Amino acid sequence: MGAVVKMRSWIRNLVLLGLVLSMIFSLIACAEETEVTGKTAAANDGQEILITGLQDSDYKITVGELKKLPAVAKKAQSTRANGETVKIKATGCLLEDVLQQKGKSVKDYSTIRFTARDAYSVAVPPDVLKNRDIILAYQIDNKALDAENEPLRVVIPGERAMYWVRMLDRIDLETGAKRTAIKKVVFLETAVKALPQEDYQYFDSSDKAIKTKDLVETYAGGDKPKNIFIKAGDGLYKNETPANFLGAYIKISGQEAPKFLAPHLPQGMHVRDLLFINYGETSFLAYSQGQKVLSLQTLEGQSGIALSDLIKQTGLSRAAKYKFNSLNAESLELAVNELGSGLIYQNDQGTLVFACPGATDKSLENLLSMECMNP
Ligand SMILES: Nc1nc2c(c(=O)[nH]1)N[C@H]1C(S)=C(S)[C@@H](COP(=O)(O)O)O[C@H]1N2
Ligand SMILES: [Mo]
Repeated sequence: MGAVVKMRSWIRNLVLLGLVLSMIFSLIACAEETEVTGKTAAANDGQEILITGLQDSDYKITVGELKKLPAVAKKAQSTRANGETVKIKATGCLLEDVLQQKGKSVKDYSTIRFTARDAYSVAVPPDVLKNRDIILAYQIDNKALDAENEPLRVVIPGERAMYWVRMLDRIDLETGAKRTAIKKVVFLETAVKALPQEDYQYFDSSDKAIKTKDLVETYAGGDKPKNIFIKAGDGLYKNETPANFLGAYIKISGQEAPKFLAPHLPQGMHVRDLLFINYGETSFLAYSQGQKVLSLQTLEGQSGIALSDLIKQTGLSRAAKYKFNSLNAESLELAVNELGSGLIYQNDQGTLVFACPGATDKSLENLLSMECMNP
């Protein structure tokens, strides 16, 4: 009996010891865990964001330094291009406070371009810079950023999620990114007829695409603009760098065509239903979208795009005379007062035609471009 009791208490002690040991181990494990997260946070704090255009030389700021600025927390909600909602609580500092440290303001710049580690990039236009808070968030929904977001996420409450750049890498502050006056409108549907067309695999569909480089080299002369402006039929308006733009394609058939895209550009940078692309002095206009969103008028039973709205939307300069050119190098010139009821339409073969009533034979098939004639 006695031996059994002794034996039992010996086992009990062993069990107790085991319990104590496992508690100690789990405590150590806990301590290690906190230490690990502590380390991650510190490593994150050391990550640098490059800012250009703030000082003469490039300026670098770490996440840790940003955390020392006054913190703001805001709930923000926005829709993705596909209609889904992005809803987050962003905690971080204001870009404005970062610039204020150097005596500058967000409002001093015409464009601020954010670029991410996955090559995503977006330029924030002046009206957004003037009216909105730009948060550099180091916490989302009260949690440290995950791998898809760190080291920072830009959040601009009230603006589309397109501007909410994850994995922020650099900030380029730009002044004077103004649109060049447009001297020529080139009609995309006609222009692509003379360009090499490639097969472009788009999900399950094999579509046709042209290279943006071919388009501008053929039709935009030697222009080397710093910003390329892109407008879509749904009103989206954005500005792209030459590097991003010139390495891309325009898909000219199939879904969402014309669509600006490239296999190496994140999908969020692709632009569907292109209305126009303003490249230096040339505006490339897609008739297919123009017909949906520009003012139409009717001439002798034909409905087409009214020239007045085309001029207004693309920003084509005022001129006393305009010249219309066809793909096969025919042309006709019209004084501005003759343009009034001029019309661009697509005939039964799908070919673009320019027609103007009055005088003699004022019509042109395979309309390629409309340009300003300066005295
Ligand atoms: N780094 C990076 N940030 C990005 C994108 C991206 O592809 N890469 N897509 C943008 C676009 S187009 C949208 S709509 C939102 C989507 O937000 P979500 O990624 O949190 O869903 O993120 C924006 N920020
Ligand atoms: Mo998007």
